[in-house]
Formats: sequence, C-alpha cells, structure tokens
Amino acid sequence: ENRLLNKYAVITGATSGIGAATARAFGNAGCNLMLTGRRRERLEEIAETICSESEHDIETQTAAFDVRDVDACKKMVDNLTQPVDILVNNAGLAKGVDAVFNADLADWDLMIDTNIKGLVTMTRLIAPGMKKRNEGHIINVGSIASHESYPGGSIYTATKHAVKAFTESTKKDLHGTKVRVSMVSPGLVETEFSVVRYDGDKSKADQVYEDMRPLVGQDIAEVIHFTANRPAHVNIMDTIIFPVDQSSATMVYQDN
Ligand code: NDP
Ligand code: 8X3
Repeated sequence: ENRLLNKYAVITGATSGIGAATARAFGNAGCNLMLTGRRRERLEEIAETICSESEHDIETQTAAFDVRDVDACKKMVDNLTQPVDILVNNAGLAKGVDAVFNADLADWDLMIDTNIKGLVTMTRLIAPGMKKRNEGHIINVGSIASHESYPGGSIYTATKHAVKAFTESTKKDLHGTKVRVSMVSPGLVETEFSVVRYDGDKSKADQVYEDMRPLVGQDIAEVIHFTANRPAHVNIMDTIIFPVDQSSATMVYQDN
C-alpha cells in the first residue's frame, strides 16, 4: 500500500546523498516535497528532476538555507504552504578525524551546530503543528555513530548519540498522540560525506570505500521510505543498516 501519496514531506539536506535519494523515493511515491539544503542551484535541479521523473503529479518546493541559522529555519517553516506530514531531519556532516587533544574547535562547532542544533531547531518548529493535528512523522537520520564511538570521531559520534537521545525523548514527549518518531542508523554510505569529512580530499575519501562495497543513498532511502510507509499504528524506532562488508563502526572488510 502506498501511504505517501499526496502527503507533504520536508527533507533537509536534499542536495546530495541520502537526502536526495530519499526525496526521489518519496517523489516516486507521489509525496509532495519541500527540499532544503544550502546549495540553491543543486536543490532546484534535484527538485526539477524528481518532479519530471515521478509518475504522479507532485509539487516540489525548495528552500535554500543553513539549518544552523535559526531565523532562516523559522522563515522556511512560517512560509510552508501545507501541514507537514513527514519531517526527515537528514542534514548533517562529519568534519575531521582528529583526536580530542588536537581536533579543530571550529570543526566541532560545525558538527554540533548542524547535527544537533539544526536538527532540534527543525523539530521544535515543526512538531507543534503535528501535535496540534495529532498526526505526522519525524524521521531523524542518525548513524552507527549513534550507537558506537570510535577514535577520531569523538564529536561526530557525540552528535549522533545526541540524535538518538533526542529521538527517544521526542517520542516520549509525544506519547499519547498519533505522531510518530523514528530514526535510521546507517553504516558506510558512499555519498559526499567522506569528501566533506576530509575537507575536499577525494583520494582520502575514496580510501574509506576502497576494496569494499559501501551502501548507496538509495539503500537508506528505501529504509526511510519503508519507515514512513508503515500503517499509522506502527512506529519503527530505529534501524541499523550496514553494508555486508561492515560489522561495526570500525570493523570494515576492505580486502575484496
Ligand atoms: P552528503 O554530504 O552527501 O549530504 C549531506 C547533506 O546535508 C547535503 O545535502 C548538505 O547540503 C546538507 N547539509 C550539511 N550541512 C548543512 C547545513 N548547515 N544546512 C543545511 N544543509 C546542510 O552526506 P550524506 O547523505 O551521507 O549525509 C546525510 C546524513 O546521513 C547526515 O546526517 C550524516 O551524518 C548521515 N550519515 C551518513 C553516513 C554515511 O556514511 N554517508 C552514515 C550514517 C549517517 P548543502 O551542502 O547543500 O547544504
Ligand atoms: C557515518 C558513518 O562510520 O563514519 O555516520 O560514523 S561513520
């Protein structure tokens, strides 16, 4: 059954990777979309492609802003034209792989401000409407880093642990309502993630996925779509998704 038809979803971080793939999956299901990210041109291109690819007559809107900018988040939410059925809090990043004794404080701020503060701001702004209407679904993109910590990932894993804690608290704050709250926890997905983490160094990014088969954005989009498409009484709390070649955050079989 297609329960996303004619629904309205806000997806953050839709210019690339998991967010773009989720936008495509939702669009193919006939869900109207508000796509966000900082890169306006890519956002518009992706929105147009999804609109023309979908066999349904969907409406795609875009809003280019930084989720760290609370006023910009407020402006986007104030200008929404329809009640939000699904919020996919996907925008996020890792920056750097340095240890706690030499990492760059600016990188830490960037991760905290995007992965935690951006996500909680969007939730704080959109949850009231869902509570009032007594329907809606918030889906947060966590990570295996929500469940495990690893060296060189102190703040990234801390932000993703925060996403897990916040997801669980959000579910509990909405206890007794029909609003659903979920997260997904991917392992290695080949997107722009590692290029961003290594500050544009493509060869270092490529090494992460060398001699192994990583997940792709669509693999996670399918799980997000499945999570969103459950019957109204079903609330998936979390799903951990690894590539076959991965068995923990740091145990990756790169000998293929
Ligand atoms: P990408 O780098 O491909 O995509 C990240 C998206 O987030 C982009 O659309 C980017 O858009 C957006 N974004 C980043 N910072 C901001 C910001 N300040 N304001 C608005 N949008 C922002 O990586 P992924 O698709 O892999 O990442 C998506 C999510 O998945 C992240 O939360 C990440 O932590 C998580 N994840 C990724 C895994 C992986 O291995 N790839 C594994 C587990 C979780 P723009 O640059 O245009 O602003
Ligand atoms: C991204 C996956 O293993 O780099 O969340 O933390 S990992």
